[in-house]
Amino acid sequence: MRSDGIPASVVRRRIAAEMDDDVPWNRVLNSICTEPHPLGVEMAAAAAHTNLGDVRIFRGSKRIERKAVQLLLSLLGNPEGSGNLVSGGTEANLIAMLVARESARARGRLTDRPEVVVSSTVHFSFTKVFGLLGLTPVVVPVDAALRLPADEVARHLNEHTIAVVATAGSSEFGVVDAVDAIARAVSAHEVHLHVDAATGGFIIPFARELGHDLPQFDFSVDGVDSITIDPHKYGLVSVPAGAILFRGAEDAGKFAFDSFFIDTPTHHTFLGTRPGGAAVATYAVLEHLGRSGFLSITRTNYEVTAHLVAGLRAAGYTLFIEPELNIVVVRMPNASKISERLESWGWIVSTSKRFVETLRLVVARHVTREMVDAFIPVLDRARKETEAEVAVE
Ligand code: 0PR
Repeated sequence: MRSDGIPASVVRRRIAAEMDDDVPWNRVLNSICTEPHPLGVEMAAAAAHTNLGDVRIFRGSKRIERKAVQLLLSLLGNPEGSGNLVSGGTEANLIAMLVARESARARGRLTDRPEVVVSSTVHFSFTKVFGLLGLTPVVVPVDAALRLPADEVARHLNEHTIAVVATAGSSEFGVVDAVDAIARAVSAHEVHLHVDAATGGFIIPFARELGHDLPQFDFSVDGVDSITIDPHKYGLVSVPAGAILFRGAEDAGKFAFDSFFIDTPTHHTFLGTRPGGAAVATYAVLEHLGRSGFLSITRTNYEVTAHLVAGLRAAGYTLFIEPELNIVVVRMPNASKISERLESWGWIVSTSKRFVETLRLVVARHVTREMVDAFIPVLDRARKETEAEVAVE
């Protein structure tokens, strides 16, 4: 740190100069997070001084958090449930697994080697969580439709199993697991069923209402115990805004730590000091847009996805799978090299090599038809130049 400070105008200029180098949204095709809604940004800034780790001071902000959680519980069909806003999908999944472990302990079923059944495409945040909590993943390969097969889940349940994780919108392929079939497979066992809807939670309810054929994934499915849903992804809220929701009114309380010396009530999230800005932004955006706002945004989002798919097909590309959500996965030899070339030209895409080489394009809320029309010729050029380069090598 300098001995003397520097003027605010200089600091602003320096920061602006660095941030100018961040890729503009109209060149971003790999990110599930998006340009946040301006009302959320405004409210997050207004609450930048708040800390939900101390609810004696920020009691009004805390009430807003409860309201935001209530809106999310209602969206997912369980107004009687419980939950908390957290920093994102990773923390939500961590808390879900902690609660699953505590539930197993309370039932006298926690063994010395607790296991969690997951699909081979489960989000990598679970790898972090399992490492931290000492849980053993039991990885079930996805079926031909890239879903976690319910019959295989049933085969892998045993006395060590404390939880099963289904995914409602895999971030890699945008596939929604058959949550009801998985719930039926798990129902005879005292096992926690968690649904990771970090990516799909703000798409599927509206897409279903618009007539898209997607499985039900929320608390309306009997046996779903908890759900991760992230306002900072398709919910249009600024980072960091995640949520962990539970079926039971008492469940969120199973992860509880006393913050005794500051005389604040028990903490139910992993973070202690945590941003009230995220909570007020979530509340503001959900209230402001309402169901009709999200329906209209989702309709546009699917139209843009269809436009991208049509454009890619017209240019001769083949999809790896038919998109269920707003993630388009294209078969693409030399995908990594093409992605690098695109990045050098300012376009950010991602790739997957799990099954075959593919380019993964995320139609987040900021992606427009104009952006798609600008992208496809650039992709073509990147592919042709890469093919020519590979042929010479
Ligand atoms: N579960 C699912 C299904 C997810 O898609 C993600 C993140 C998580 C959990 C973890 O959530 P947090 O990252 O909020 O802790 N999915 C995105 C992904 O892996 C994260 C992301 C977002 C990556 C924006 C890049 C980016 O630019 O694709």
